[in-house]
Amino acid sequence: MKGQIRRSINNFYTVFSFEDGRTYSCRIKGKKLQIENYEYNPIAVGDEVEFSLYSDTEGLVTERLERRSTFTRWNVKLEKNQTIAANMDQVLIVCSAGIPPFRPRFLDRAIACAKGCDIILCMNKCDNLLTEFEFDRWALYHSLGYRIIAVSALTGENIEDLRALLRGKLTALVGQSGVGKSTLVNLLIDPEVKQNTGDVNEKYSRGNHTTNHSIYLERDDIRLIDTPGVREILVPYEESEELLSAFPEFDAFKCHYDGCLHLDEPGCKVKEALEDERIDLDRYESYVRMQESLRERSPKWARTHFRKNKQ
Ligand SMILES: Nc1nc2c(ncn2[C@@H]2O[C@H](COP(=O)(O)OP(=O)(O)OP(=O)(O)O)[C@@H](O)[C@H]2O)c(=O)[nH]1
Ligand SMILES: [Mg+2]
Ligand SMILES: [Zn+2]
Repeated sequence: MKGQIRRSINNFYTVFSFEDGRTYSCRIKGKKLQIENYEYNPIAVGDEVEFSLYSDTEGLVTERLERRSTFTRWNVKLEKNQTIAANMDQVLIVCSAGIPPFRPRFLDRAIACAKGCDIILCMNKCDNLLTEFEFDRWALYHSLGYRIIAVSALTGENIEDLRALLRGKLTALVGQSGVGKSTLVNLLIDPEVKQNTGDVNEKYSRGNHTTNHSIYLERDDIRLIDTPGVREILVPYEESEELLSAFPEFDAFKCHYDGCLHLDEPGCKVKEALEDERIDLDRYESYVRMQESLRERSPKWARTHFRKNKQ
């Protein structure tokens, strides 16, 4: 049967069957779903899979179907790419005014972690006044062509506008722990079983990882994937060129070399544009840091990858 992963906890998956509309509890069938060496998890919420039943309620996932989109980060501890959600039409990257503090570079990296889907940047907790710093960066994202929205899950401000952006689409909510993803999910779709929401740790001004696994929830024509917040987000291991898609402001410049990465190449027009501030310096530095982090990736991974290519 064909179905979609609706929830994953440890190695148990809730699979919705496209064929009979029921959900089944599944595990992965051993060898057959062997994954690429550098992937941490073979299937994520949103993945479409082939599965077979061995009882009325239980089955085995035998194959992952091709993904249309992914949100993937680099898991430092495991030194592997970890896909957090798949096959969504868009990601809602949530950040917050107030606590936890707004971190634009976190947002830049989150943008780079999304592949094959639209991106919406959402500033929650707008019942707190935006600082000038938050406001300016927000204006910058807007000028770069990103879709942005500022809401408050607490007061309901702009929630109807947000709803309008979500209708008819599958949207994954991602972002730092404590920014209010689950609060938004509860408000937007009023699920029968409310997602837990948690306080922000006062000492560290950050969330406490209230949501511990991804889950798919829907009501009417709004379909969401709530994901666990992370303290840190790092771009997945991939080709350095792929990072360029997260920096549309570089596109306008024709550098001397085709495929210029705008790092140390001679005749780089992007670097020239930095000098007279046609490109925002902090965004550029954010880009350089991401490129460096790709370069510094563990040799352990490189070894595994090398073996894989040789086979
Ligand atoms: N002031 C204010 N607080 C909010 C708003 N939305 C959520 N919060 C609070 O922020 C805290 C964290 O909310 P959660 O929804 O648990 O955050 P989360 O992003 O799901 O966190 P993780 O599950 O850890 O990733 C809770 O105490 C919420 O009540 C808002 O719009 N304004
Ligand atoms: Mg949550
Ligand atoms: Zn260049």
